[in-house]
Amino acid sequence: MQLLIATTNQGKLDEIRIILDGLPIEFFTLRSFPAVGEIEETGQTFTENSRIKAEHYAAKTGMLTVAEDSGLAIDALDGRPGVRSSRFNGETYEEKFSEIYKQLSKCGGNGSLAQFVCALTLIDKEIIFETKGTVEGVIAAEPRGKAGFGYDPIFYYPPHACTLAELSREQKIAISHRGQAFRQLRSFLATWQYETHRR
Ligand code: ITT
Repeated sequence: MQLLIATTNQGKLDEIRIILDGLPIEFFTLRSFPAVGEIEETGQTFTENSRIKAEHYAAKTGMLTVAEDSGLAIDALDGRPGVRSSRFNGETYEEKFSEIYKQLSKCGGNGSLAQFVCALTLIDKEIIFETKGTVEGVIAAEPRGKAGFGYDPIFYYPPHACTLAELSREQKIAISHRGQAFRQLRSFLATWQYETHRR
């Protein structure tokens, strides 16, 4: 079995590879398909965007394809940056963080609860599996840590008393939104492959 992991985000890809490691599957990335461009993420929800990406890359490559849409939803900001996490205010994460702290101060929301969400879609000719993972934390008083990517430095995870950027990759995926969603995919693929080959 061959599977395309359709993401342009290296941080996601590094984590997904570890979670799916050991399955008897040959993994492909978008590097094998340099002519296939990105698609605009016009959905209002993580699931809608995940479907848009999976459908696009599966149609363009003809491969069994998994795509995911993820992001940070902050309670005091009514769920922002949400599906706009990668496009939110500014080029750098320093700029994104300072805008978040500015907006939180303005609305009295410092230390707000927040969730990281990851919706994934697996498509062959049609959607064959979808799921979602969520991890809850609070927005840290200030960015901390150098590991991970994206918003990890401002996401404080109370059970470990540190931000996700202060965890190793393995510790992060053991509790993260992406870890939850892709472990479910892993179980699905193992069973599905077995059933498919038995027929
Ligand atoms: P693809 O669409 O190609 O997968 P992308 O980076 O554009 O790559 P999204 O549209 O799903 O992906 O945006 C997700 C953004 O949410 C990501 O760029 C980060 O800013 C943030 N994000 C998602 N998961 C995260 C995580 O585990 N840690 C930190 N930030 C995360």
